[in-house]
Amino acid sequence: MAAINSVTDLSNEGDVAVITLNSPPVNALSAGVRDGLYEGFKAAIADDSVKSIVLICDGRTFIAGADISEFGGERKGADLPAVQDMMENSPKPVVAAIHGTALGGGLEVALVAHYRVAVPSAKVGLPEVNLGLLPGAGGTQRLPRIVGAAKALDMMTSGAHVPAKAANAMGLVDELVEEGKLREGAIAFAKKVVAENWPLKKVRDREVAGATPELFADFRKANARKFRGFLAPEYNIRCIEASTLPFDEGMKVERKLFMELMTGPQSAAQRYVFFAERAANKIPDIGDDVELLPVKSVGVIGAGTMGGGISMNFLNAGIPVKIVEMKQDALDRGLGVIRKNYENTAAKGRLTLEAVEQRMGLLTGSLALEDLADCDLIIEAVFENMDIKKEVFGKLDAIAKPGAILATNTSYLNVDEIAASTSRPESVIGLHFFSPANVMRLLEIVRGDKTSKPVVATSMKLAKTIGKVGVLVGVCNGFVGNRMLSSRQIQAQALVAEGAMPWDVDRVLYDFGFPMGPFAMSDLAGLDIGWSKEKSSSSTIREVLCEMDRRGQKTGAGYYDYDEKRNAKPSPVTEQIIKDFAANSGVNPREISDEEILERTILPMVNEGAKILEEGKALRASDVDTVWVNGYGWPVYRGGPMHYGDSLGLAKVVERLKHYQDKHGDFFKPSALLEKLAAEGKGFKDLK
Ligand code: TC6
Repeated sequence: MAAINSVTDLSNEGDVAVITLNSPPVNALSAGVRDGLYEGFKAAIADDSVKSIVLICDGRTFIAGADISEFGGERKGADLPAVQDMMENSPKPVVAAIHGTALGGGLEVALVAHYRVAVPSAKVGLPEVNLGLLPGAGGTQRLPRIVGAAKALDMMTSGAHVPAKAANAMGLVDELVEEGKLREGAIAFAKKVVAENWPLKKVRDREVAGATPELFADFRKANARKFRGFLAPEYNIRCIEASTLPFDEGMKVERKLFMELMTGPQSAAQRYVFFAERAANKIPDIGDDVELLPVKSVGVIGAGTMGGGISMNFLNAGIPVKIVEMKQDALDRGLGVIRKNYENTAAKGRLTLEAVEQRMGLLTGSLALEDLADCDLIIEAVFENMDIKKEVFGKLDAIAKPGAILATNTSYLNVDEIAASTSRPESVIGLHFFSPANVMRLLEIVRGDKTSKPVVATSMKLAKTIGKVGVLVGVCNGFVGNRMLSSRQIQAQALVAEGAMPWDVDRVLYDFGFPMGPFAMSDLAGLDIGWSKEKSSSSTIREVLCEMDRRGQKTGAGYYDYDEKRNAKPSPVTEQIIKDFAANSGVNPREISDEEILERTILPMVNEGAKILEEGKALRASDVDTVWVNGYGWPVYRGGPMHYGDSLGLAKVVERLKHYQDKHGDFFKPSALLEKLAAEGKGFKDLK
């Protein structure tokens, strides 16, 4: 075996040259990998004893894509198109041997091979769309030539990782080889290609099937809502439209649109989010040496919406769950809802009936807290009230086995105070799931003063096991997410008190990219959360709405009026209530511009995020952004509130906050950290 460079080897197995990449963690197409490929193929093509060439990777995966960390940096190493030209024009058949994932630029390299083989566990895909990009190395032109326009649209706008078997059925993979025997299988395949004189198939020479104008029009229409605000899906679609042109013409379209995306703010934000989510896993004082606790069984207290959703996460991951409720009917209802959720998923074809039964088989219900004695992890999801939580934890302390993790799902209460009601605060942690808990990706992991390192490390690992993005946060009112949400809510209400209508505030935030505005959200959740008739004092618009039985979508009216299909309409009733409130409090309602609505709802969040960082309640600004993107519908193409602050420039943020501080008081006072960064001409990105 000859080393081509530090990440590439070339060896001859008889007359088959095998180029092996070994560039951990994911064999991304870094400058070194591109150089290795270039030199490796050049040498193999020049070697007269070689009749065919296999490209294979060591480690956990085939090439997982371009090296995203190189984007925007100085260009070094061989050009990818030059590597691809050499492979595609090789006079000797080239076979790509795929395991793990062939993604993005990785699949685009495989697509210039003349043949592709894969093990059954492999996956292939073009996930660039999720980074705000399109496959800029010929993928947009080659993929449709193999799988047809319709499937290319699905794959490229979803970024889905397609399993090898399905890829084989689509013609993307020519042959499946036995698991664990990729190298031998690929070499045998290459020999067969030579022995049987198979043609040097170039994908670029093929025709695209099914690229009709109706296909594109229908696809755009069907996905308009999903793609709203994003540039990349539309640009991917345009490239597939261009794949009906001669290959080189299509490539020009791809290049132009790729460069536009690559240099634009959306992709910068989406790439930032990719690394932010991974950075969140790294906890400075917790290394690999911290012992992980076993979590083989989970207990959940409370079978309501939250408890049920939380349980489903573990069932989905194959971990048995025991749910405890106080009353039989509540327990039956809770278990019934879980079954129904699974059956609904099965009815949509996304789960087999067998899998439904298998998951339900892992679930048991109980009316006795004592039944949780053998659980490794117990999550409390009862009513949000400190006294109740303390009582539950006091009891758990007496019941749970030593070493069990005791978690609270509180969304804002003091985890240290809850922990103090036990004799083992080191075992107590907050696991704040977001509703619906089986769907939302965010998990705020709340580290108490005394929470032990193994408990923190195990919780972070567990988040990954159940498919969540775990973010470590400190104890403070509302933690990171709800604390910042609260500053937005305060301003949303203040704007309405000054003359904006709820639908104006909602529209501005919807247009910014949130799935819905705060008032539509309240109507969905129910205006009567935390409200009771007896204690109602008619002192807020919300209370008056509840008193009129306008409690949100469920009663057909709240801030908005709803028709029977739950379509929202601005409500003259709400408008009148707001006007009456203004008149009674002596406020002269004024026209409020969209710009003011946006600044007054968003900039206080940036400011609150800065305070959170100042107080050390989040480890890094990108953690705050990860919370908002994954838990609160912050548009991913705007990167999160802190990234957004940076993109505006913190000097501007401070200037606008001061402007509102002059008019509306110290709520808008910029935090010391914000002032400092702005004065130094820095951003949150510069914090270390
Ligand atoms: C593209 O190809 C564009 C082409 C245009 C033409 C030029 N680059 O996710 P994990 C790192 S766009 C650099 O935890 P998993 C990651 O940061 C690209 N680094 O592992 C992490 O580092 P850390 C298209 C990368 O097993 C480590 O690898 N490709 C890249 O859960 C492990 O990652 C994609 O979008 C990269 N491309 O999942 C694929 N990928 O340990 C993106 C990963 O220092 N990648 N890293 O924190 C993935 O989807 C997943 O990483 C995975 C592995 C499925 C490959």
